[in-house]
Amino acid sequence: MHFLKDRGFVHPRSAEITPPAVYRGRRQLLQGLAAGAAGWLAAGPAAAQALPVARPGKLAPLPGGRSSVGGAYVTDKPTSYSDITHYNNYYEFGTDKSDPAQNAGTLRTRPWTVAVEGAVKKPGTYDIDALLKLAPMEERIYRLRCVEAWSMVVPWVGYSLAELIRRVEPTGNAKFVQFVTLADPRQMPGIASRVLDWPYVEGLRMDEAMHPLTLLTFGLYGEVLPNQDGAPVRVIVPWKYGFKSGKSIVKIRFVEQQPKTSWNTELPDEYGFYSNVNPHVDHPRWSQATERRIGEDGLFAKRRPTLMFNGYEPQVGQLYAGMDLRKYY
Ligand SMILES: Nc1nc2c(c(=O)[nH]1)N[C@H]1C(S)=C(S)[C@@H](COP(=O)(O)O)O[C@H]1N2
Ligand SMILES: [Mo]
Repeated sequence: MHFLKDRGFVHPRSAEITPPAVYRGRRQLLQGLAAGAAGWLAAGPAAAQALPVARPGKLAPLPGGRSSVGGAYVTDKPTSYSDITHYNNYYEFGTDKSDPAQNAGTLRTRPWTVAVEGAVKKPGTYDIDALLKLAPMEERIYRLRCVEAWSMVVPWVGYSLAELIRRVEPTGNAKFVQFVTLADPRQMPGIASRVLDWPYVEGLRMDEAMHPLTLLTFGLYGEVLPNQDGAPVRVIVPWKYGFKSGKSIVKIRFVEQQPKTSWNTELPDEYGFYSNVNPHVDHPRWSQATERRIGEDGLFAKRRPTLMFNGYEPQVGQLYAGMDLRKYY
């Protein structure tokens, strides 16, 4: 792959890896998006780049305009589609990394609704197809860093969760957001195993949920999410460990108290509520200083140093100013 140097960032040159017709279509879409981009999503230099990834052609297309949010900061080569879809954590379908790809075919993603409830002026139930149209889709290339000390680079497709949150008008009592995911034993063989207290739940503080980097995610590699990656909708919080990014969400609750989250409930000494990627705070059983990039498993592959907030410190560091990140891990 060839690279193009631009203002200190290195962007893959998309025209060389995307078929010209797809490339032209995306440019048009992108120009439309750039014209309509508002506020913090205003098009910057990165938005002028076309998309770097080609569709694998396996699932329904879900193109997204290249975003200036987040995408500009990750210059690593995206992990292969095959690795992203065959090395998964989705315990509802089994605990081995290869289980979700093998077992998630039984997940039915239509009909699907997402209930929004709690401290909001406009609660309601969104059909997934309405949710898909709520805001323009963007492609965001984010690192996903698991607490198990491996990472991937994924071209996600979605829009900022803030787009949905603003529409439901949270009240002053909304201090946290809880994400509740599907737990259906008929579709999910792992539910019977009781490794976790189902349903899998996660949560964010309101300002974390509103941060433009927090992505309501519907696709990857320009197509809808494969079941094993959390179809039909999940959250991606790129500066936190992967487990904060709940898959196959059915309910979003706005609450006043810090909500229950699955891993914190299961192993409170090992997993805190915040779970920010932090190379200086080791997991009780292993170091978090470095990580293994999936797909770079050769004999001479080097581990990579883990970056504070997974590399998003300039964007999110302010959210935690004055907090003791050893206490709030
Ligand atoms: N519902 C649900 N969401 C989940 C998980 C899970 O087991 N169930 N695992 C989490 C963990 S630990 C990680 S690292 C990421 C993995 O996402 P990926 O398989 O798409 O890479 O999903 C997170 N979301
Ligand atoms: Mo994880």
